[in-house]
Amino acid sequence: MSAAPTSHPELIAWVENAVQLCQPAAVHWCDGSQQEYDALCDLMVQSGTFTKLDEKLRPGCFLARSHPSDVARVEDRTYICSRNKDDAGPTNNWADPVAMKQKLQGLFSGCMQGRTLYVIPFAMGPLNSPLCKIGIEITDSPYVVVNMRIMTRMGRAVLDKLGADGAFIPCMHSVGAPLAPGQADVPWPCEPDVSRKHIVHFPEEFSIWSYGSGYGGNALLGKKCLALRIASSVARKEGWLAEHMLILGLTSPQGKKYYIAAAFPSACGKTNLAMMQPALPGWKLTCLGDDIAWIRLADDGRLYAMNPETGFFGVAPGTSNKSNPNAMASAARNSIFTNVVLRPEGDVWWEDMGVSPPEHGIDWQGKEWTPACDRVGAHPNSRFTAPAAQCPVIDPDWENPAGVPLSAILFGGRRASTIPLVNEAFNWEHGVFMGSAAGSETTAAAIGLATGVRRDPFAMLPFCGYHMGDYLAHWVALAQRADRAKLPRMFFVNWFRKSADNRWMWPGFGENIRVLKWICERIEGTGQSVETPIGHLPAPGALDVAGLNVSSTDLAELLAVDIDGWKKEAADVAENYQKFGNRLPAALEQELRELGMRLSAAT
Ligand code: SAT
Ligand code: MN
Repeated sequence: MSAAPTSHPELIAWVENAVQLCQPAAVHWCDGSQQEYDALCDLMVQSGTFTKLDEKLRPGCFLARSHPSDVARVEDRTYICSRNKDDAGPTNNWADPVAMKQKLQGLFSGCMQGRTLYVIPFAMGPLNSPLCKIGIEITDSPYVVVNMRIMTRMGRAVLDKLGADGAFIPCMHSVGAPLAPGQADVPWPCEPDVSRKHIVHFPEEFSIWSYGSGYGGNALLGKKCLALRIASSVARKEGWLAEHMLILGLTSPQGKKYYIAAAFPSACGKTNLAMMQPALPGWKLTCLGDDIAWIRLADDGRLYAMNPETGFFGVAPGTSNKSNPNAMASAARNSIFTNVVLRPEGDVWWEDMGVSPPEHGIDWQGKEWTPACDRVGAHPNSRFTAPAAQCPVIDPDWENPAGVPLSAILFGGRRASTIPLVNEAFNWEHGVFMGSAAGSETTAAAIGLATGVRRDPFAMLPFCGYHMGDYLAHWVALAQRADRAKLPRMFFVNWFRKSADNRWMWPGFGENIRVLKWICERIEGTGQSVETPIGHLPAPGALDVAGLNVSSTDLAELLAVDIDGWKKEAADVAENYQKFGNRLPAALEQELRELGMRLSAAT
């Protein structure tokens, strides 16, 4: 075992225990240096995990292909292990913590044979932020190490900050593929038997154990496991919020700056909105984060948001110079691509990248691929891992330890019908109701989800570390501690409306600035609205559509309240609420009741 570069007795003991349990061939404490990163990338090129991309076309970039069983989060293999089953709530898989620990001991026993155990010290949030949390991930995957170096603040400085007695969140990870002596490795080791994969959280002792997957949120444990599931439990206890939200800055032509956070489910365009290029002149958008926001109530009575990550783990298909030029620029160098097409010249390609496909390429499964093939080249959940600092519109305050003050919070999802383009909540409680009622057509970001609309309150359904009813109550209660006048305004947006003949009705992307502009005008008190049974919608003419190619009939439909559709919506929300039982806050029951009454009165 390499000497531990720390004097932290608890950390040393924890790592020694892990070594005994997992029986790795070697131990490597990560220092987070560029040399270490380069050496691990070289190692993975030699082992076949990585393909180095062309140095001129994609400098410092690599391609990885995962195992077909390991392409996205596995929600039905993800567990919350609280002592009391009720505390995990009806939307999480619960398992008894004692029984689960026993099971994990069995799974992890000898699981790193023939491999190196890496110790990754990482911080979520700037090290000098009041919200910063330190994790230590143990993994047998060098792919995880290099991705964690992009996605988190990783290495020596974290151990320094930890000192001899600082608190850390232990995160155990193994791909679950021990090597017998002499056994050849494979490019993407993992446990192919999905029933043996386990992504396990102990929200009462704040620890994480992940076995069998090397992909994304299953394996980069700082992200969904720590920064959302564990952090949401910590945040509830400590009085803050850990949310599945992007953070953006928007400067108006008058030079006034607004910070906005927005919650959308996975693969619903958070990365696109977070770094969008406004189509209206004079507006400037800057990006602070594309996936996670940690939000606290500051002494001045305002909510401040901070991005705990340092990179983007974005969906590749659909990302183009048209849809998201800033994401394309972020991933132009020093990035990792997983499960996309390899071009013969050593660059990458994916569906809807906005450039011609190669005549011949290698698809995400490592097979010969041509555009005439009847299968996609890139997996729908293929990803780029890119450093946030490379984003051309990264906000100067993205690493501000205090975070930035929020003026608005947006909720959304993919909804083909009923939900209008934009709708403002009447007040905080109504806004929390809107967030609780969020739903989306399912995407490829998780394996095995039924198609159709699924209710995904605050886009946190797969990421809340405790009872979702308690989570909603935590949001409601925040207003009691805050200055209501200073709380962010809340809006529901929907870029994904489809017409009867299956066309997108709203152009989306850079044109979404028109909706953000109205939101800023609402904040200023100048934006005109009509009060409807579901909230404040833009008054006729209030949305700036100058030069926009949307027919007036489409626009009217985008901004109409479909009373019958909303009655069904309310009934579906009511049904979803039932599972929260008596943990559903009374304020939300009341909001639902009042919505029902307003809808009835409208007919
Ligand atoms: O959880 S991942 O990080 O793999 C991506 C997502 O589902 O948002
Ligand atoms: Mn996400």
